[in-house]
Amino acid sequence: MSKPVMVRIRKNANQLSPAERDRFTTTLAKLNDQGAGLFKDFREMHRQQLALAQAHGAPGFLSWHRAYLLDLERELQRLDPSVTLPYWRFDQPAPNLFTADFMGRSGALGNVSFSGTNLLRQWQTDGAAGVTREPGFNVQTGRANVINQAITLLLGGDRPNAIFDTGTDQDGFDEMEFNPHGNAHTSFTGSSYIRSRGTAPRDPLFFLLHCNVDRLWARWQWFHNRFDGTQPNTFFFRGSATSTPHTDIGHNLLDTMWPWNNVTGFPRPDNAPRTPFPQVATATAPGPAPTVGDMIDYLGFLNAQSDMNFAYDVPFGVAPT
Ligand SMILES: [Cu+2]
Repeated sequence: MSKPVMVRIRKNANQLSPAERDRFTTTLAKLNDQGAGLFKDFREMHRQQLALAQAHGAPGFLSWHRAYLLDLERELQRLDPSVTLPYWRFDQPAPNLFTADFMGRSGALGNVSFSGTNLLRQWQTDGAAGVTREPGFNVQTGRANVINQAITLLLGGDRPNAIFDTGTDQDGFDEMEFNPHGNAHTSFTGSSYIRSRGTAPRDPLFFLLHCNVDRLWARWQWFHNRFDGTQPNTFFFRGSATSTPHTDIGHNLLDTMWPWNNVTGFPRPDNAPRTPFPQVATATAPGPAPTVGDMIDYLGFLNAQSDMNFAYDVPFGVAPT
């Protein structure tokens, strides 16, 4: 018996073909539609303090951002089914990414310029044209100021390998929210959009940065076999009668996540820009109101129904490097 599948593969942005690169930039530009398009909801979800609290500084960080990226990717695929989110491997030089044909070239004062064939040249957000981005590293030869992938994959080794620790210290895989994730953001200086959480989604590069954060989690999951959310070593805060709940709503395994759950009002924001989670013909997961735990078994290893129809290009069947 066999079943036809088309898994959408997310690739290293630095290695995309010109055609793949152009399809991605064109589709993202269309989704933004010079600031008037549906993309503005994705900025809104990552702007105000209450929205940011739903997604950061607590155990749901990785699950929330996995859902956020997949939501965006599905919207892009509605416009062009061949597009997937590329990832910026920020611990390696990516000279092909910081070009006028792709994410743009930073000039004086962080003004980013695009080539005449790159539709991102029309980029506008919140009434402002263009992107402000000042790399604090040499984009030709250097890399972001982050710990490398091999070190990242060993984070949380003493818990052992719990996705999030018991709350008394920072020694689980959750450390990665700070380094490499936070360090990748702060590898840009001055008034770079991507440096601050509230403005980061105004820079298209933000989504490539987060795609790599998600890829690192995926690789860590594979390396340590962490696909079963009911195991404390995969996710500590169960939020059930038999385990310690995390005090922040939206950060327990069984909590549904804003905005897809359409639950509003303090401590959640007053509106839910994206609800329900988009459903597609190629995958049954996640459902319209994903929980933190729903995002963990994204390849359907434990339950075929959990397959979300995305994967990363790097073969995970070898020792991490
Ligand atoms: Cu974020």
